[in-house]
Amino acid sequence: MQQAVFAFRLQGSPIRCVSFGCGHINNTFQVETDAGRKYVLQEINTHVFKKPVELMENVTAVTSFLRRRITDPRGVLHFVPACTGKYWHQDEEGRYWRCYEYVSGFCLETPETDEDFYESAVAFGGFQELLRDFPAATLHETIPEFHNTLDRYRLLKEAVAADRCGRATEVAAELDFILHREDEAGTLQRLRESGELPLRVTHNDTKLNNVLLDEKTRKALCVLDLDTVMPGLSLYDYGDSIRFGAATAAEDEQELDRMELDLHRFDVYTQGFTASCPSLTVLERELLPLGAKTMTLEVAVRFLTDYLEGDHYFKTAYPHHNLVRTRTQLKLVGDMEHKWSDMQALVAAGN
Ligand code: GN1
Ligand code: MG
Repeated sequence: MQQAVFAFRLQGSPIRCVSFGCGHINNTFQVETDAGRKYVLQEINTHVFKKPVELMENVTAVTSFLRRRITDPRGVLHFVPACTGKYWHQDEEGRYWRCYEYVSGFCLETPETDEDFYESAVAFGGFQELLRDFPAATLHETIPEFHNTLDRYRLLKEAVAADRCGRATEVAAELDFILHREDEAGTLQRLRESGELPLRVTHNDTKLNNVLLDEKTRKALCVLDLDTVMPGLSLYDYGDSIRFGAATAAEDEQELDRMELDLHRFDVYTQGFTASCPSLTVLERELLPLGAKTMTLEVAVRFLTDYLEGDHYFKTAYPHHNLVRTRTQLKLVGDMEHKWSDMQALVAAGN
């Protein structure tokens, strides 16, 4: 990491470098220089992102597009070139690094107020709206089939069949719950393939903690974590935000009784997202509840697959972490089913 810091064109010399953030994928550090400048240095996880150079091409294309449309310089990430002039650096061990200017602000794991959550909806809805005219075909698919829920099911079934860690019998109940819902879980993918849902440029990882908020005003400043920006469905972005931010507990809460859908927060986010993304079609609006449910189920499928394969993908803090995450997400899916008619009524009221 020390060597990587020196590979970028920073203002001043680095004097401090500390671990930073809480993403599940990349390793992140904050760097301070003797010129009083702060930067974020990240090691790109190449197990997850197999083509880091293409990934950086996406990220720099999207940020320069946004920079032409956003006036506040804090509204979009500024990547710092390496001494080679490229926006990435490969170290002697073959690891890939990138660096961007640190923007002061804060990220939340749970919304503290309705306004915080509304702000994140405006940030993600607006992000999608701003990228409406971005030439989607020029983007690389940084993770192929990322939100293809049916393909996620296929990978889960493969993991069950291989059962590399001998964990499949332990998760029979979770598997049963998931497989029971396979047909419905494939709806968005089928509507994407048939063209009934429009393909857009989407963020694809819209957890609340991927929005930077201003310390004083608590307004959304900027959308972070652009590694998965790719062509996708608006419902992925909407749905993943509901899954994470309209839940009454953390994504890995161990006490399942604490995990529910907060209908009021669901309503708050829906209002912010639809207001800031007016180009949503009638069908997209109608399917918002299904977007929330599908994304919750899909991430449960992914956590469970990783658990069965031996926890190689998501960072874990303890041995059963991915199983806990799976159960918590499935509890949320079940609660959405209980509240289904309320979710639909709230969405219809706003349309
Ligand atoms: C990962 O990197 P992070 O923590 O923002 C994952 C998302 C999952 C999320 C679950 C590239 O996001 O897809 O929804 O964990 N990102 C990738 O917390 O797989
Ligand atoms: Mg993140």
